[in-house]
Amino acid sequence: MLKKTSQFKSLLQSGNLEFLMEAHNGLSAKIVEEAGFKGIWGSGLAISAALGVRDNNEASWTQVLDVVEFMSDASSIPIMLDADTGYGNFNNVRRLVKKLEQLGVGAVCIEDKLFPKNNSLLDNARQPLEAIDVFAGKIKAAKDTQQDADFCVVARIEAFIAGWGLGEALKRAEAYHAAGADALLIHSRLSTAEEILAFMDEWKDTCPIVVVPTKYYQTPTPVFQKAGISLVIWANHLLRSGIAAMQKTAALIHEQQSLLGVENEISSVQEVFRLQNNAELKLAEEKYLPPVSVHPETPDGH
Ligand code: SPV
Ligand code: MG
Repeated sequence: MLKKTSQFKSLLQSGNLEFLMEAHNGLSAKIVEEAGFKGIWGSGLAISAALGVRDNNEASWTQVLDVVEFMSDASSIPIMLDADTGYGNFNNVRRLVKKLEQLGVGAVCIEDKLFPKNNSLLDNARQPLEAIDVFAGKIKAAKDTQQDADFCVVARIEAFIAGWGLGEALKRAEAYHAAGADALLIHSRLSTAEEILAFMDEWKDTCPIVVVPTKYYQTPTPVFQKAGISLVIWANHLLRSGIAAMQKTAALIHEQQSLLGVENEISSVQEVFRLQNNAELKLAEEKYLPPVSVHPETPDGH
């Protein structure tokens, strides 16, 4: 099996439209892989929400990496971590890249906002942008730090989110591309793909482009393919489906004071065990533990 970094790089450069699906813990990472996706988006929004905090760098970067380690261990497809602004300056980015490579993460995405960031989809949030040369320095530092040649660094442009328009987005795209970014993520919070398509018209195929159509979800997927986009991220849909399912189940059990109404609507305990790969432990026990005695175990274990 290819290294996760190489898997991600070939996904980015496949020439087809490819997809990443959000995950926010080990379990959801496994579910993404089983569904057939070739890569995982380690969403900052989803990870922070699952931890019960806001998407404002309230979870520290090492707390995020603790989650990512479980995600990476639970799956064999690459993760692209949404690392917000890189959690500091170029030096924090260097340390981040070093740790991500140790965890077997395939790629990192950093955005050109200021720490602590606001989520890009928040209404009326302040979205100050990092100076172009400072952010380009972070990209260069990330590329200079990586040990594995296939580790990918994706530069995320927030010019549209911050209301600066196409000219600024293109200026930033050129600078980040020149700094060595393997791909650019161009984000928009409009309900149509208008800003993204205008950007693609100018950028053409200078380097791979990644998009996140959470707000312009009504755009038919072939439109992205036709525009020359490389990677689409479905950014938060397991988190949101999980929330809806958990709210429904909690409300029903609370109301009925019984499990009868939900038992057939939810995953079985057997399915939980399957996802945890209990079958493997059973086999390992047969291999490594002495045969089970017919007598109950004595306190000293014999
Ligand atoms: C995330 O999933 O955390 C993202 C995408 O960064 S967005 O929420 O649209 O900013
Ligand atoms: Mg994010």
